[in-house]
This record gives sequence, C-alpha cells and structure tokens, in this order.
Amino acid sequence: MAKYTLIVGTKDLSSWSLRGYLAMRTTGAPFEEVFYRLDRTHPPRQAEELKQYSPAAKVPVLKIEDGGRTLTVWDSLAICETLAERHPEAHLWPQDPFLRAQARSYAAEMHSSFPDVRDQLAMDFARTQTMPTLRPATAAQIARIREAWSTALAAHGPFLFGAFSIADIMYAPVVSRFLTYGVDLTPMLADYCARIMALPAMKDWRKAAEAEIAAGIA
Ligand SMILES: N[C@@H](CCC(=O)N[C@@H](CS)C(=O)NCC(=O)O)C(=O)O
Repeated sequence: MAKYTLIVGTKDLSSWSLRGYLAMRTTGAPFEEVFYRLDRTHPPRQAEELKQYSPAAKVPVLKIEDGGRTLTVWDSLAICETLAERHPEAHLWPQDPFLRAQARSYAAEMHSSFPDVRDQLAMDFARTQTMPTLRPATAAQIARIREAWSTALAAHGPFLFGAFSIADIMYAPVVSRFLTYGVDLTPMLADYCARIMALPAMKDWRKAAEAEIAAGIA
C-alpha cells in the first residue's frame, strides 16, 4: 500500500493546505501529517525551509511512496487530481461526465481567481472578524461566488454537484472566510456553508486551528 505524507501549514491560516487535507481525508486512505508553522516575518527563511518539501516552497505538499518510488506533488489542485486518479472509489469528481466538466470549471475558477477576496478576507478559520470596507473588486468577486454556488446548488444540491466533490473542496476555505467575516448569505447558501462546516474533516481542522490560537501560534 502507498504511504502518503501530507505537509500542511498553520491550520487557522492556510487555505490551500485545507484543500489538500480535505482531498486526502475524502479518500479514506491513511496518511501521515507534517505540520509547518507559517511565519510571514521572515519570508526568505520560510522559503528556504519549505524547499525541503517541494521546489515550489509552498504548502500543501503530498509525498507518495509507492512500489519503491517516491513522488512529490505540490499545489492543491494537482494534489486533488492525483488523489482522484489514485482513488477512483472515493469519487472525488462527479461520476457523470457532464457534471464532472462543470465541477472542473468550478474548481479551476476558484484556483485561478478571486484575488481580492483572498486579500481582503484572509482565512482565519477559528475566529470571527469584522468585515472590512470592501473594495468594488472584492464585492464583485463575492457576488460571483454567491452566483456560482446558487446555480450549482439549485440544480444539484446538497453539495455543489450533488455528492461532495473537489468543487466543494476548492471552495471550503471560502465557506470559512464568508463565515469568519459574516458575508450575507441566502438561506440556501447558509445551509450549504453549515453542511460544509459539519463535515468531520472540517471539524477536525477547526479543533486544530483552535489549538493553534490557544497556543499563540496563529
Ligand atoms: N497555488 C498553490 C498556492 C499555495 C500557497 O500559496 N500556499 C501558502 C500557504 S496557504 C504558502 O505556502 N505560503 C508560503 C510562502 O509563500 O512562503 C496551491 O494551490 O497549493
């Protein structure tokens, strides 16, 4: 059996790590977790330290040891894709090709877009924060996310494409951000956010984020 090692950053803050973690948990496969405390006070040192895990010097990173070979996969979407391929039984993508193509569009849009939401509503998983004065670009990106979620949930539900998939994984940190900052949500979107936060893996992530805050490392 393959040995998986997932390197994740500070759980209260590392939105990309959360995606890798959710994908790993969804497979049901055992894995070892390596924690790296993100520290923005010394970027060169951090980059140097992160290079021991991947050439991109970012988390998450998935190390796979299988059949005498070792493979390093970095970038959350590549980790999701690799795990989907290695664990077809986990149905990380929808089984229907039409829905799968749409779910891929959602995941890719999330992965490549919404820079102002990331900047102004930074993930702070286990805290609540005051909503900042939103730039027009941030407000427009929030509106786009609300629209995307509403369209998918109205057509498929209870997750974006029916069963929980990589599309939901990619948006899970946005769910956390929306709740942290109190973004206005319709009842359908509020239910969706509650459903995501109730996932066992999200509850475990929250416990760890709370422990980081209590320990003064987040
Ligand atoms: N596109 C990457 C982004 C990864 C990323 O930016 N990770 C952040 C933590 S959330 C990081 O490692 N930052 C460390 C640094 O930039 O020094 C992904 O999808 O995994």
